[in-house]
Amino acid sequence: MHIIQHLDASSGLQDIDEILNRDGCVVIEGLLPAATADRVARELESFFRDAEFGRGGFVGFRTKRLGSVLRKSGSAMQLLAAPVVVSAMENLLTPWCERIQLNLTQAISIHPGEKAQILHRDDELFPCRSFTGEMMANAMWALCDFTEENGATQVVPGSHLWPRDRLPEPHEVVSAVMPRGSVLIYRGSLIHGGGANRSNEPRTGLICGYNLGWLRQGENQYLAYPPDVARFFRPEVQRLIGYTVHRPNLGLHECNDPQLLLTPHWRGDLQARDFLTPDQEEQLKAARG
Ligand SMILES: O=C(O)CCC(=O)C(=O)O
Ligand SMILES: [Fe+2]
Repeated sequence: MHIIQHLDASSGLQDIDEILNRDGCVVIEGLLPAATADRVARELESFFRDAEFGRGGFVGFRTKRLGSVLRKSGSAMQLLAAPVVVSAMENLLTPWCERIQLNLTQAISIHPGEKAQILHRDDELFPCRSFTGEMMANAMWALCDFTEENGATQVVPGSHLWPRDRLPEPHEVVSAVMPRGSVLIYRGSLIHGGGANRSNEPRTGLICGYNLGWLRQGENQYLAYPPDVARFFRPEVQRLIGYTVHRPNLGLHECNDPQLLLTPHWRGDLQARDFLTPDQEEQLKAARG
């Protein structure tokens, strides 16, 4: 196979879902206008300028990374909440959870001279190898044109179906070359890594990662966006970053729905509530008579 399937912005969800099942990754070209990618890149520019290079073999020594991206770029909200991407993530992950959540936002600028990142699977974050479902998936948005030369993300199509100990041969690794405004969606179980930058310019992308709503988030979203910040986000973004309950009873605040914290006049005088699955509600009703 050894190719990445490229779709255009008018493609339907069914095509995206099928390719993600078969290949574990897909590129949607020009899902947002290049001007939107440019705007996000511009909003992040001063933060990147001030940021230090990473200091680790995985994060890279010639790579800059930024978290809490929604605080740094208002326009990044459009990428994070892009309806097609969120729906594809929901289709991929809701067989194993009631709702998905944000795992992280991370803007990544790979500078000239950076070596290729070690190939890896992102779901190794979660030490539960006996779980057979998909735990997470990423959307890598190109904020500049991604090329072979400047370090486009490398992926190994189909590797999400491999035994965990199989390593890719060089000819099985392909680069997600795509124009800015495009997005590469890849499953957490897919082998991939940042490419080497052999050009003269940084390669800048934004990862919006999503995971099962009952997992720990890779980036601590409540520190990134405390209530006084999250209050100004759209309700669906508040829920995505974690201000909601995953039934049964996960993520409560004061024994109630944490989204209430974000309402302007919340007085903190709530009574405890049940947040149960429909099955559990039925069982409870039967037991209490
Ligand atoms: O920068 C990239 O293209 C991918 C980075 C990545 O896979 C990671 O840091 O986990
Ligand atoms: Fe990764």
